[in-house]
Amino acid sequence: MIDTIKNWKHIFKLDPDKKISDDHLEKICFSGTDAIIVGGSTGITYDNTYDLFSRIQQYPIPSILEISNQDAIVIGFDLYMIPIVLNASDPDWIIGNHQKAIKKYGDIIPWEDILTEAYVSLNPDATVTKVTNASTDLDEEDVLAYARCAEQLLHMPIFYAEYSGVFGNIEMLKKVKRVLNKTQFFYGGGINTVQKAQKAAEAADTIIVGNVIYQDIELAIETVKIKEESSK
Ligand code: 1GP
Repeated sequence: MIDTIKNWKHIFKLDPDKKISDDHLEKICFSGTDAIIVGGSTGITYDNTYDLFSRIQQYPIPSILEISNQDAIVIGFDLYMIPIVLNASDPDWIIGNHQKAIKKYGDIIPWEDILTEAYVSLNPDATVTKVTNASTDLDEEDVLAYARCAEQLLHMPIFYAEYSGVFGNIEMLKKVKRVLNKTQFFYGGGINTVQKAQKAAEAADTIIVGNVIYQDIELAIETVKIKEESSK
């Protein structure tokens, strides 16, 4: 499964709780991005997730559901990503919710379509930080240690540095990249120009672009240009 995502450089993340017009959705799906993640931190329901899924399904683009609510799991996505929030203070977001979901659905889960993400939430003001009660008082060595935990202890396929809403510390992210060999490095947060996309893409294997889709669709589409740079 990891082979599927290993060449992905750019992903758009769409939030089922936010409105997107058909025209903008078409632009996103034909932008040249590698995939679309459907996910968010609050207001995620089965109905809004299904609605977005069925609209994305019209386009030839891989779709992934990032699961944050076991009541909003829609069947039919190409892949399912399950965040394990390493710096969460609430154990439900490390393994508690996961155990409860598996207790309920364990016999019918298509395990081959599932990838886990080792998440570290780094923006103290982000909703995901508040929801998971994540500890963001971390220095560079703390973050590098989480990355090593993800790869060396937990053998997780993805390490996701999540700055949702603000642009991250790129020099630190470059150091994170150096300690990851097998685990794919995702970065998301505050990418709202092609320049920021380029900087983030110099550090991470895969960049995730979210909010700017809802603020300025043209700037969002421009961030896909980093794929041309990386293929040179
Ligand atoms: C959010 O990492 C993504 O989960 C993208 O962040 O919304 O700040 O682009 P932004």
